Amino acid sequence: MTTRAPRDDHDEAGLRVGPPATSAAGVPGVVHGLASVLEQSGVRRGAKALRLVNQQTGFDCPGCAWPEPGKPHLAEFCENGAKAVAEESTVRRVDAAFFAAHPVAELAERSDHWLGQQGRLTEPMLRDTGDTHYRPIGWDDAFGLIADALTGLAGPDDAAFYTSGRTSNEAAFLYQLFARTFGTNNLPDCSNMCHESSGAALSETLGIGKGSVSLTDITDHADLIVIVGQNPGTNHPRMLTSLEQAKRRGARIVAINPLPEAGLQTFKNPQRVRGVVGKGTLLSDLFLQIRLGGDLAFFQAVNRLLVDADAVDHEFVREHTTGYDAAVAAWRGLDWDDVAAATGLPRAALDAFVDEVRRADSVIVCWAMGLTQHKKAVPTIREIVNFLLLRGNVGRPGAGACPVRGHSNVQGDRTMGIWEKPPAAFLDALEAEFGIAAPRRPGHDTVDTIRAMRDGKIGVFMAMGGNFAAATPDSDLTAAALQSVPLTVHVSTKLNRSHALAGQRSIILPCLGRTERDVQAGGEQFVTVEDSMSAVHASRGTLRPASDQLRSEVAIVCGLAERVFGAGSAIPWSAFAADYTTVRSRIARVIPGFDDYEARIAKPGGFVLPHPPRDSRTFPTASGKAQFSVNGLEVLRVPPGRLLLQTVRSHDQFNTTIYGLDDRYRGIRDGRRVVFVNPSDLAALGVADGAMVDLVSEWADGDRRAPSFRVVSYPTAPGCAAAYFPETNVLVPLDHTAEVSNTPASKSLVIRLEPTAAPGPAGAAPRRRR
Ligand SMILES: Nc1nc2c(c(=O)[nH]1)N[C@H]1C(S)=C(S)[C@@H](COP(=O)(O)OP(=O)(O)OC[C@H]3O[C@@H](n4cnc5c(=O)[nH]c(N)nc54)[C@H](O)[C@@H]3O)O[C@H]1N2
Ligand SMILES: Nc1nc2c(c(=O)[nH]1)N[C@H]1C(S)=C(S)[C@@H](COP(=O)(O)OP(=O)(O)OC[C@H]3O[C@@H](n4cnc5c(=O)[nH]c(N)nc54)[C@H](O)[C@@H]3O)O[C@H]1N2
Ligand SMILES: [Mo]
Repeated sequence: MTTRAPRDDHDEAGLRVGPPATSAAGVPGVVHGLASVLEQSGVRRGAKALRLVNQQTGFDCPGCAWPEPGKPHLAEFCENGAKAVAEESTVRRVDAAFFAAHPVAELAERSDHWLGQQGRLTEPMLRDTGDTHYRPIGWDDAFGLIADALTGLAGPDDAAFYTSGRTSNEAAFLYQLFARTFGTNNLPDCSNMCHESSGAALSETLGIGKGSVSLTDITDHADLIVIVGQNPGTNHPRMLTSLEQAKRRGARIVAINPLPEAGLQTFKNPQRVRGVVGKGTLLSDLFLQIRLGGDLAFFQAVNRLLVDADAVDHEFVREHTTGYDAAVAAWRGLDWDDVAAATGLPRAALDAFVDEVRRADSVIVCWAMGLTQHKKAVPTIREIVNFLLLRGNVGRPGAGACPVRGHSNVQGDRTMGIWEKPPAAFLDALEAEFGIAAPRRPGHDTVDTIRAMRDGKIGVFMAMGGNFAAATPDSDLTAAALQSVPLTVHVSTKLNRSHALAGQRSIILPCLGRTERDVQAGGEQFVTVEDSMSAVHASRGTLRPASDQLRSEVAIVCGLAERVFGAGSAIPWSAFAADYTTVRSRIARVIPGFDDYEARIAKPGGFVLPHPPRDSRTFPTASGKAQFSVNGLEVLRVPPGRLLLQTVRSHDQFNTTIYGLDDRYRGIRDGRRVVFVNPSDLAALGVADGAMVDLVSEWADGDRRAPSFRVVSYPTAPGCAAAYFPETNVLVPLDHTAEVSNTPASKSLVIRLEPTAAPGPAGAAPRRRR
């Protein structure tokens, strides 16, 4: 169906492949991180930024959402946090002269890496209908143009307001208030592509869609930590420090993953002398190389074996849960051939895992995208809850569910009401506080927003951060959909693909980043964020802003709101922008758990939001009990000659931000168009290691093609291939989503490998070097 040629500056001639690493971090980790900070931000600015990251007086690392320890090391950052800081504190600039020199059509041909490397956006820009270039526009004119477009829509649901997970609590709260005052719940966010499946499964079964453990449960209490579908060595490197602490006091760790990820094997702690010179800590006691999508069958089998062995906490089950008998009946009907086919694991592996579980008084299960981005993601996570409930592993020290979030404030954004399906109680509170009539119709999530754009139903699309065009599935379809929208507005720190594949008219509003000082009429401001373990704390930028024309996200929402709702608005938008304490006092009145917000946020480390299952074993579900569930098993059967493909992150990217072209732990240098395939599959398919292939995904409506990938023979689970996103998003059909959560199922694509056609005269044209 659709194809997209490699872009001309995506020169992969230098691609080198070596053996994968067996340990993570250590000296190379920090050296790599520092090199990128110092190169991009200059020595003094870079050093200052790094000194303040995740310190109690500094800013929250713009990288991942792993919590800070109570007393951070002087250097509580990691290699990839350093890259995130460098990316933001760069001294390079994308200004009016840049846009005058580069037509949008040219930018659309550039790689994500090249776009990101150009630097920080400096002033508002407009590309009007039919224009070839962006040109500067003043803030007032930009707000006026957007306000006119919004008020000219046939109805409020013709607008959609996307959020990426870096947005602060204050900005997120005001942004959703703006959307709901305008009259729509169309608040899609990156969470829809991320942990939506976790939220859905946990709310149903435990009554709250957030993880139930704190950092000390991991470091100080858990006997067994199970890490499923997560690659912490790359995506949550500070988690390795916590795991190392757990190991040192005798905790056991099991990793369940189709890939033998370096960070799950040995960890060399760069912040500890022994890590610098010694051999590092062996992290995993057991590694189960599962097939893609095999986790539902795995946990059903484990649950069945625990019940057979009567290794069940009957008192907990009786007192706190419901649905046990039905679940047991379902497990008794499990077909062991299905389990073997789905997991690819021998029975001995299951038994070894069950032994670990039975020896452990307290168990934590951590997971990320390896579970959430599958068709059966929600049933899989419900089954993990079953597993925890069986042995009472919820609501006591060292036990619980730990969905490890991605973006540094993605969890906080949801708490603030960035949600297309807001609970009625939240809307009631918003109405009572602000005297608005909040819309009650559910809004569009990310996938439905793309469908609505495609169907011509979105007149204005606004994005608070993120890179909608590159992060979403079905790249060609989505690009066409986005480009058909009459007006798109991107609030961004850096240039990205969404600015090149924007609407008929496109506005870019440049904003302050986390690292930068935020001075408003009421003086210097700070913002607040919530980490993966429900801890809320302050984040205060300290660097000089990249340009004096930047505005904060809060100021941008308030400035636009004033233009849309007029000076007579009952909501004091300009007071909110002048002094963020006035925003926090409203949050405290609307959202449970934020009482006394200002005082508690002033304490070092902030405060932890209530979580009834964790705090008191109370379960705010419909039944008032924790819910066992029955989850039908469906084995992913792949037609002969096909592979299952997962789309993953390299070590040198943050989602669509490509820091560099290496994936050190997997042995890849200077290139991203690679596909990892098990050697036995290569033999069976008759494809040579190093061959050039097109990846062709198969779906009901036809094929999708991503051309020119180099095959890398790799010890991934048989039948299961891997390649990087966003290059492979073109392969993900828009309708291939998880049940219930509607999250794109980008970790299980049925593909075939086709030899890449030899370049004809056109393809042989010399390609520009990076
Ligand atoms: N440096 C850096 N940090 C990041 C990010 C980044 O891009 N770069 N992104 C941030 C964001 S938004 C997020 S959501 C997180 C993502 O963090 P991760 O979820 O760790 O990211 P992925 O690269 O998608 O890795 C998925 C992992 O799950 C495994 N997996 C895939 N399918 C299955 C399966 O069916 N079963 C099992 N058991 N395992 C499977 C893969 O082999 C891989 O190890 O990281 C956050 N932190
Ligand atoms: N195939 C495939 N697709 C995926 C995934 C996958 O595993 N496989 N993962 C999914 C996941 S987990 C996620 S979370 C999404 C991510 O989707 P998004 O959150 O939309 O994408 P990002 O790449 O994180 O967004 C990067 C952009 O954010 C902007 N930015 C950075 N910092 C700030 C800031 O402080 N303020 C503002 N306003 N803008 C800022 C910059 O302009 C930068 O270019 O991608 C999803 N897409
Ligand atoms: Mo994410």
